[in-house]
Amino acid sequence: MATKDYIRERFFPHIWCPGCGHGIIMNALLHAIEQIGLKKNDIVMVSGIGCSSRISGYLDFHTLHTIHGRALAFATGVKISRPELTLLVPMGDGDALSIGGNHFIHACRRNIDMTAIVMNNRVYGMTGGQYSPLSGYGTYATTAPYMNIDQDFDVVQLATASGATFVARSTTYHVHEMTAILKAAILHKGFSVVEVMSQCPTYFGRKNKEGSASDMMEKFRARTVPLGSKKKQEDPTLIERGIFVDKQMPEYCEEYQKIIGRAMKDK
Ligand SMILES: Cc1ncc(C[n+]2csc(CCOP(=O)(O)OP(=O)(O)O)c2C)c(N)n1
Ligand code: SF4
Ligand SMILES: [Mg+2]
Repeated sequence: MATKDYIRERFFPHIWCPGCGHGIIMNALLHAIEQIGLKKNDIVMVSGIGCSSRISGYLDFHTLHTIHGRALAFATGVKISRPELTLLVPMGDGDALSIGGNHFIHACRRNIDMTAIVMNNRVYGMTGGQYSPLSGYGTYATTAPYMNIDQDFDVVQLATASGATFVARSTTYHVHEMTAILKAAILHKGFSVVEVMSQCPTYFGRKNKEGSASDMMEKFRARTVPLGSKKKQEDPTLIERGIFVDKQMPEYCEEYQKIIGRAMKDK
């Protein structure tokens, strides 16, 4: 199957602004799915609300466009009833870690087999540029015109500490790396978290004087390094990319089946 076969052309043109990073993530994801050879009917994509979450409208899988911050809860329900399906859960940074933060940490802890993609543009894009838990100290937003003083979460550290069994980070500049990471995340048995640093030139870029979309992507190139690079020791402010966690733990649906088996025996 070619990547274009996974697209719902009837919903195009898409709503994303010119230069938005979310389309790059969608493209990389489709290449990962094509390389694995998944059929449309094998996949359920569940999203919340946000510019990022619109992705579920554009792709011709089984799709659920649900409630802001609740994508992982809906996805858990789908997976537990149809464990043979591949669950993909794209989320915005606000969606995943602000209103959805509680669902996020508990999904990590449970190790249910699905792939959570945090499309991190460090802002609430859809609602007009409010700061998010990933904006970070010193940034500007429509709700922080004199500077944001909230510290940000590190998605990789949060997911790792919460028990996710696959944790990775990439950026919209590093498309081939992102595709390979998404492929590994989908193939991983357990809860996978992939943070993709994405650009919102319309709000984060404008408010923080980051220039054009390509300037923002150039910053992803210059300010990130592969995991384990010596450059990180010289400049600790650089952000590491790559696969941070890849381990096997009991998977939730399989464990749940065992419990059903035990209960049936008792009867
Ligand atoms: C329960 C609920 N609260 C708030 C909103 C309003 N809302 C819609 S999208 C959004 C934030 C979007 O930001 P993010 O999740 O980072 O996605 P982005 O648009 O940046 O891709 C908010 C607050 C909503 N739709 N539902
Ligand atoms: S507002 Fe930002 S996140 Fe939303 S489509 Fe435009 S560039 Fe993308
Ligand atoms: Mg966002």
